[in-house]
Amino acid sequence: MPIATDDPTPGCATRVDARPAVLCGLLGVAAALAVGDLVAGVLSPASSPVLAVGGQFIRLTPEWLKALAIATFGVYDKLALLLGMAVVLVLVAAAAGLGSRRSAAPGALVVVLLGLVAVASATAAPAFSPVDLLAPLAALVAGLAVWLGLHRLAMRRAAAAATVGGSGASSHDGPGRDDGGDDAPSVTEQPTVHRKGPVGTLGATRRRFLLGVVGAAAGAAAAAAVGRWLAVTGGADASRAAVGALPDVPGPLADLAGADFAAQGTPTWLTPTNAFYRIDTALQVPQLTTRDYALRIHGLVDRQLRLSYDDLRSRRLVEAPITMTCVSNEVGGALISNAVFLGVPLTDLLAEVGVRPEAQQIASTSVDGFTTGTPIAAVTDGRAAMLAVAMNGEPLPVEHGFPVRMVVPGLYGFVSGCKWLTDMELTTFDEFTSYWQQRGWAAQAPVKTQSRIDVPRSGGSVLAGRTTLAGVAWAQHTGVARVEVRADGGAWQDAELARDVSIDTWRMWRTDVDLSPGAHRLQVRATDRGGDTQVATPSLTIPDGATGWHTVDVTAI
Ligand SMILES: Nc1nc2c(c(=O)[nH]1)N[C@H]1C(S)=C(S)[C@@H](COP(=O)(O)O)O[C@H]1N2
Ligand SMILES: [Mo]
Repeated sequence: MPIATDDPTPGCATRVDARPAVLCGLLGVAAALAVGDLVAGVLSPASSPVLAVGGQFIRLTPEWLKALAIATFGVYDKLALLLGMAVVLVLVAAAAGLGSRRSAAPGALVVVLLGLVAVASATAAPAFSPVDLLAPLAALVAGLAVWLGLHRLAMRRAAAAATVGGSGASSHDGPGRDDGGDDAPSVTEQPTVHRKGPVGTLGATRRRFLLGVVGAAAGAAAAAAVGRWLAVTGGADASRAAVGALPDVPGPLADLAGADFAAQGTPTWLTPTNAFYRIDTALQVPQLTTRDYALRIHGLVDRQLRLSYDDLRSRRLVEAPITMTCVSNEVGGALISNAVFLGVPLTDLLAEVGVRPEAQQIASTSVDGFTTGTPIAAVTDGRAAMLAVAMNGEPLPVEHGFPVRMVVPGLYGFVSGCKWLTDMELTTFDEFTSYWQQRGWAAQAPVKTQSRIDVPRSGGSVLAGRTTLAGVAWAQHTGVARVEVRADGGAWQDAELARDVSIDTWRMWRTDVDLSPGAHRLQVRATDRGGDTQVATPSLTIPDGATGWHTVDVTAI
């Protein structure tokens, strides 16, 4: 039997070609992920290996990387993470295949290690329950089975090819040689067609390998599709659609005329729900139904309370416009939106359970394990803190926390806006450290007074002469008293403010400035009703929100 010149090991001549080896690796990993998704889809969507590992990655991400990801990808940070994981997995799978051309062992080890990473990630998830182990374990077993099965077929094919190797059907890689798409007829057309036996065997082993590849690919695709479908039809959309008419509560919003300068380029005063910014750690939106929903309020209280969705809905509901802001919003950033929320006043519920005097904060937990810590003092000073069930006249969108979330005007979302809220524990600051606090962010985080220039855009050009500046300012729960702009470090000039609808919302402004031809630097600053002007010194978003004046460079032509 001819031994390949680049293969000095007699007796180990069987070597899977590079392409089938890579295919085995890719399909082994694909089958693992698909079966993991399928089992997760049936049992517990969050236990999908990809989501579990991605979730663990997010939890372990250092602050600088998280900031970089948000700065680079914005609200597409999760998509970027999933794409990054896909690239890494493809590379690992291909390398596992290439490293296993003589023996299935290295690839098997890689599959087992990946499986163990998924098991460990699932275990580390904050909302872990033992059933969450089944998806990664099923993935491990399926991945291993497909890998070993395909690798065996590939070895047989390689062995058969080696047998007819002298006839030109060698198993070596080389330019122009097609390892993947070949089939029996092309082999029989070769000059060595008289060597029926081995060539026939080669054809059969190739067919079997091909069948295995197609079968594994089809099976993985089907399992993945069913798993995805199960995960996204977890019932939340249907449950949301089934929420009946929302009560018509008297609100302050009969007339919003004059509340914005949208015609001049500011956002509309109310943010359309589909444009409302979204920030959370959930790689896959948690699927809760109103039927399964339960909220526990406990801890430092006189009476524990367990509420169903209907229990909540049957309580007194209030409506309030609230501008929500993310602490990760850079000066001039877009992580701020305004909506009308409908919900149960938090103070009603706190009165119902009877808060003990030693309680300092509300530890809220989402169904996915995410937590916030909300200072009690901030929610009992009369502001419209609530457990919201609706936003802009519709049940909360699933990605904004359906069926119930907390909203507190004047506090950044990470200390107040717990979505998919299922547990509230009255506790002390010492006893409880929230998700982001564990990662270096503050325990107390009132929204800082800020302002933003929306028109003109930085880097843009404007016509020289009189030009319009417009934007928004916010000082939640204090109210914006004044907005000033200046050009090129000159004198501050007052901007015109839009109608004041509520101190808990942002306020639009506009003004005209005279700009001579050339480069100009425009700045804005807001002053709240307490007389405090927003801090000039730039600071990072961590630990409790960015400061500094939004500055926009434009060219007047
Ligand atoms: N369950 C859950 N709730 C969460 C978060 C999260 O990651 N998970 N992020 C918080 C943060 S940081 C912000 S700014 C707000 C954003 O709410 P939105 O996505 O509805 O705009 O949700 C808060 N509530
Ligand atoms: Mo946030």
